[in-house]
Amino acid sequence: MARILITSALPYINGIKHLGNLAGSMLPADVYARFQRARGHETLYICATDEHGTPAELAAAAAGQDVETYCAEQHILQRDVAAAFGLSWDWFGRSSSPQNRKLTQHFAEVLEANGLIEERVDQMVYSIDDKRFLPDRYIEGTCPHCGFEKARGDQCDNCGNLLDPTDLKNAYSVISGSRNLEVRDTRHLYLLQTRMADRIRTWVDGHGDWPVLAKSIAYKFLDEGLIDRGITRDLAWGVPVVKDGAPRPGMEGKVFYVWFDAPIEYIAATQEWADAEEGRDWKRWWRTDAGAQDVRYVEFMGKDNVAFHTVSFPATILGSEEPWKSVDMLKAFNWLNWYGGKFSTSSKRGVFMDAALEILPPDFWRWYLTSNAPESSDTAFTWEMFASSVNRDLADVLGNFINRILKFTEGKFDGVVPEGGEPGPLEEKLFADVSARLADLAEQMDAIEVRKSAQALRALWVVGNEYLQEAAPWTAIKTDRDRAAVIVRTALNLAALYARISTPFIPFAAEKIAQAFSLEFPAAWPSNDAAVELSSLPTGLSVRAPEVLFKKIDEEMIAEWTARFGGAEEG
Ligand code: B3M
Ligand code: ZN
Repeated sequence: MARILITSALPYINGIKHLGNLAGSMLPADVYARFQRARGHETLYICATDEHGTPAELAAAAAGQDVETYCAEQHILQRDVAAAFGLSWDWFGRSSSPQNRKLTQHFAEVLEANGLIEERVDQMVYSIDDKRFLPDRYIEGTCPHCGFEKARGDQCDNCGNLLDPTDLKNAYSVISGSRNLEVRDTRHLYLLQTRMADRIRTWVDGHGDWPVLAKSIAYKFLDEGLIDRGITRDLAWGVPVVKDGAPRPGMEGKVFYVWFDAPIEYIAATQEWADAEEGRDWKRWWRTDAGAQDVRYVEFMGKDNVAFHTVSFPATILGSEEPWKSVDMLKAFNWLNWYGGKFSTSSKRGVFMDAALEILPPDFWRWYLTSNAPESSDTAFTWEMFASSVNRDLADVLGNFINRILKFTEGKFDGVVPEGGEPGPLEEKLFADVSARLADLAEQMDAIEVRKSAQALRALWVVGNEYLQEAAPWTAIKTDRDRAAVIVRTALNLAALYARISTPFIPFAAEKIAQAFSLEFPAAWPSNDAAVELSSLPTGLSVRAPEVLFKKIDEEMIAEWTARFGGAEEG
């Protein structure tokens, strides 16, 4: 059996993430991890907060906190809200960990030893009053194109033009407001990606099975030509640049660029996991000289992160010439949009993970975001689509089936799985149908086709309703108790099967269904043999209807949420 290593793109530390972030990396990774665990594969799902860089410094300053305190608090908030969503990562690390500091410095050292890093001198804006270099976002001024007075050093938010800080008129420091700025020389490390281009292309060529979205982005960057990339910054917060264990001469007070250390944290977070408990071994997941050649490594991320994972991080890994595991399957997602526009953390546009849970249980969101995953194209969130999707699929199809059969069992069979009778033609047809659909579901799950998996799951729920409708135990019970017993027993087995196969998508509801049958949770994934799987509940077992599994969303709720979060009117 393969061992499966899963990572989802590391959520940036500057605040609770919105539903778009959840839909495009963490949630599908969780669904996949839960599926693979249920299939009996040894699975390690790793994530972490991405804590370095200018936005973290800015967010901390805006919150009136020092950056370390800010990151520590935000990490806990993100960890807790993720747990409330049922994200089952085995470790949620921090890119500011000592493990990551050490490993990042290690990679820089071996890359330099291999001739892939060199020092270069750049010109950057220096603030005399702040006594520091200012990264692009720390400089504002008047846009040379449109005259907007608060254009940022990298871009004007008014006219959208990309800018260089030296383009700005009347530039000032965002930190102090000082206009006492000058351009100075500053020394930085460059990763010589131009020297790695052929190697990276060959490596990408070797992954013909990646989804189109991932491959097309990788080739776009390779075809445009890789550039040597500055991997250090004039910032205080980050992994310090060192040489032989001491601050690197001429680069004192500088740190590595956040995108250099962030992917390394996938490995470092696994070290954090291993350091947290005796007997855990990170090397068998990451070192191909220590067992990781047997690992299948799957990465999940939004499309804006693909270039970093198909070009930059591989340059680090391959350039090290050390036996590191690299990604086998890269699953990338498009955007989940908020009505016509984007979700936005900085302008607080859309629904964020904490607010989502204030209004509805996690499974509602999990189901909507997976069954409508932005897989082949961008998808737009609307309250109407959301409500119709969860009302129809969860309340009308799954919830209705579970409730109906369990209530009927309580009413007519004293709440026990009844004995008597033999399966007939209707059941034979059901077994054949369910077997085929279970095979389809497992195939789609294995292929990480998130939407198709959700459709296959829903199709299995529909089959149960159709069976119940056609077999009509409420009619049979009047004339033929044994026939009614066969139907009820079969339908109860279907319900128990649903608990098992629905767990990756809607673990909280699945657990309630499992409890109705006193089943272990989470349970192993079923075989594709429905005749066996649908005769597994012992007769005489007591069952009880759970409280309402999914409360329907009505017009009034939609109106209230639209007022609270905005929606159509902003479209
Ligand atoms: N933190 C995602 C972002 O903030 C970024 C992912 C890092 S994965 C190593 O857009
Ligand atoms: Zn402008």
